[in-house]
Amino acid sequence: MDTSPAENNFRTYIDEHELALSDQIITLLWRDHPEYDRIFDEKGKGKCAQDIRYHLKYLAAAVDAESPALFLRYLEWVKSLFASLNIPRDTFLETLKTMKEVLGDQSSIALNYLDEGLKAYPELPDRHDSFITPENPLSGVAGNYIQALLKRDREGAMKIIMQEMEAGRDIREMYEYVFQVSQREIGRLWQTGSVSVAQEHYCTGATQLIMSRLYPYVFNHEKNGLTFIGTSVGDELHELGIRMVSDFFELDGWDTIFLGANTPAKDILRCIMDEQAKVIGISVTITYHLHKVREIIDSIAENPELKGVRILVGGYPFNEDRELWRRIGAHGYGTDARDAIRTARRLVGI
Ligand code: B12
Repeated sequence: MDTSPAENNFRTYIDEHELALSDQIITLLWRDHPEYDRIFDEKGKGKCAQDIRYHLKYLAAAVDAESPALFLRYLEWVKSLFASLNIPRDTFLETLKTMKEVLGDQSSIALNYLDEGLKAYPELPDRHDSFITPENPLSGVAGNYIQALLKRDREGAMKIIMQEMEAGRDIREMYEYVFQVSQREIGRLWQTGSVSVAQEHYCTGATQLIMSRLYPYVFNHEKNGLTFIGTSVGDELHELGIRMVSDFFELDGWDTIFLGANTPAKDILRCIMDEQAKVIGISVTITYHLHKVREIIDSIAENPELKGVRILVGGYPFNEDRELWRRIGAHGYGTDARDAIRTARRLVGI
């Protein structure tokens, strides 16, 4: 991304001052709204300060990525989350206005994004439909699978999947129409306050376990002689998406090296060199980790030994802003695992 030094400094400025800024915003909010003392106790006030630090990080990341869309999608996400927590809507709008006041002339672009956000906010949806849609060819299986997991019946969930596999179901369909959809649905249910963090962790752990049991269906394909490395960036804990992408590559005949979550940039580079990888797939879910994707891309571009490596990116923010992959300097992007294979094949000319 070709960010101007001033806007680049804005992200660094937020990183360095987020605590002081959130304190200042809280002080002004409580000065102008003494009634907040009746709405929030001390713990609630602390949570407000923490939320403000998230708002600042997402704003800085959107500015850094030159993407007003990313900030709007974040506001939409906050709107539905706060609605489910019964946090009065006006407090968030007041917070955004106070952020503007405190940020002053640090970044004119950030102020524009806040203005756009304030304008768009009333019309942003605060409810999202289920991810299990009637068009999903395995909607029944996905529904039963989620029900089993939410009842903490991992064995039952496993049986549902094994029955499908034994009946000859393509493993890719299982990934796309059952695992991916159910993970996203669990996320939606968490966001709307219908399931707890513990339930989400249980479902994710169970799905990872069940995916491992399906590995005999993944690792028995003819090889094409090419190597793919799949990784999430440093600090990123979401790894199921890139694991799915890596498995699709394996199924397509590639040798795959799945590095998982939270991989330091220097180790990713070392691995590309050691393994002579043709394509590296970098995944990011949390928008304020995007600059780490750019750091890896820049380090690859600066290294003459890695000239022929093709860089593929994907994950939540790339699906929210479909042109972002170009600005970040990647060679390609995939909306999902199936699309990742299509793009990679095109990039290496097979
Ligand atoms: C499981 C989960 C977690 C787990 C992750 C565990 C793990 N081992 O992966 C844990 C508990 C760690 C977690 C933590 C957090 N999470 Co979380 N999480 C989820 C959840 C429920 C499912 C993720 C998942 O497995 N998706 C299924 C996969 C298959 O889909 P996918 O990731 O999109 O991947 C596909 C495509 O995007 C694409 N793709 C992905 N990567 C790549 C890479 C390449 C190269 C290509 C080509 C394509 C590609 O292909 C994939 C396969 O088709 C999502 C809900 C959701 N909508 O996804 C929330 C979600 C992503 N999490 C969210 C949040 C907020 C968080 C936390 C900040 C919460 C907190 N306050 O602590 C932390 C952040 C932690 C961190 N530092 O990373 C929000 C993000 C919202 C936002 N606006 O940014 C979501 C959307 C939940 C929600 N509905 O609110 N989370």
